[in-house]
Amino acid sequence: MQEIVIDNAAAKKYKRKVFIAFIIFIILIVSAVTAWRWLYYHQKDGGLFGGVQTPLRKVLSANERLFSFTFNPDKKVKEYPKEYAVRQVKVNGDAGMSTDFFDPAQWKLQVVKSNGDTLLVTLDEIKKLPKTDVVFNFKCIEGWSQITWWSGVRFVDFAQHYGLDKEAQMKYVGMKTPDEEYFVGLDMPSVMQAQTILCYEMNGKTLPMDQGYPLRLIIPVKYGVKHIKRIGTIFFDNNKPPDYWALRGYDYYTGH
Ligand SMILES: Nc1nc2c(c(=O)[nH]1)N[C@H]1C(S)=C(S)[C@@H](COP(=O)(O)O)O[C@H]1N2
Ligand SMILES: [Mo]
Repeated sequence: MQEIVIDNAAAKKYKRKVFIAFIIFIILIVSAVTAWRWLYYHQKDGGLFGGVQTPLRKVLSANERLFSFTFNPDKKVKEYPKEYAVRQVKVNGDAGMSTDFFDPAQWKLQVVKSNGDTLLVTLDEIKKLPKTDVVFNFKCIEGWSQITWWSGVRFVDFAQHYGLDKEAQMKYVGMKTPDEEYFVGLDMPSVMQAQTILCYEMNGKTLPMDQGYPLRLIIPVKYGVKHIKRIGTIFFDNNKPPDYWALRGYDYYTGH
């Protein structure tokens, strides 16, 4: 008969290891829950950037500093031949698109100058400025993208035509819909980039109502959220203008 030898010392050692592993496991669980609670119940940043806990906003802001630091205003977003542009352009987002505060016949773009004056610009006046086409891959943060064709006046050309030199030296541009329901804040280098246009045509035709008639922003260096449809007012500031999606916890910069 074979004798079973139990090595008592080894068994003890093994038990000890299991016990230590278990303790480490408990410590990790408790730390994870504590860290999560700390973050979850952390005060959300107020003011301009609501919607997200301050530690998370700090991460977003650090990203923003890095991205804006590495932003090259001379670098162009890839463009495509017009034939590549889709015919059926997705319609996404309708904040600020109601017609309650908007009469197409009365619409004029309001541009608030740094001296407090407001320029009123009609669509016909905008159409007289040099026209630029942009065919690029429009990306939404929801995960879809489409190659689309837009036309309008470059923001730089518009600013030059209306003598907005002082304004162009400010850090940010704010834009809002006529009813002020949708609004974006943009850094000046991105707005002055050569592919950013005040857009009044899509696929060579007048902008459809649900896509921002009479005038929207096309800013290829940014994600879709910043391409505000139906611009009512444009203003300039050295502080970050309010931004619809940043207020709901998203990244303010949203460049790509
Ligand atoms: N006024 C207004 N502009 C807006 C939005 C909105 O809700 N209201 N949504 C944005 C988002 S998230 C995207 S992806 C694009 C979509 O543009 P499209 O409807 O022409 O595809 O518009 C942007 N501009
Ligand atoms: Mo979007």
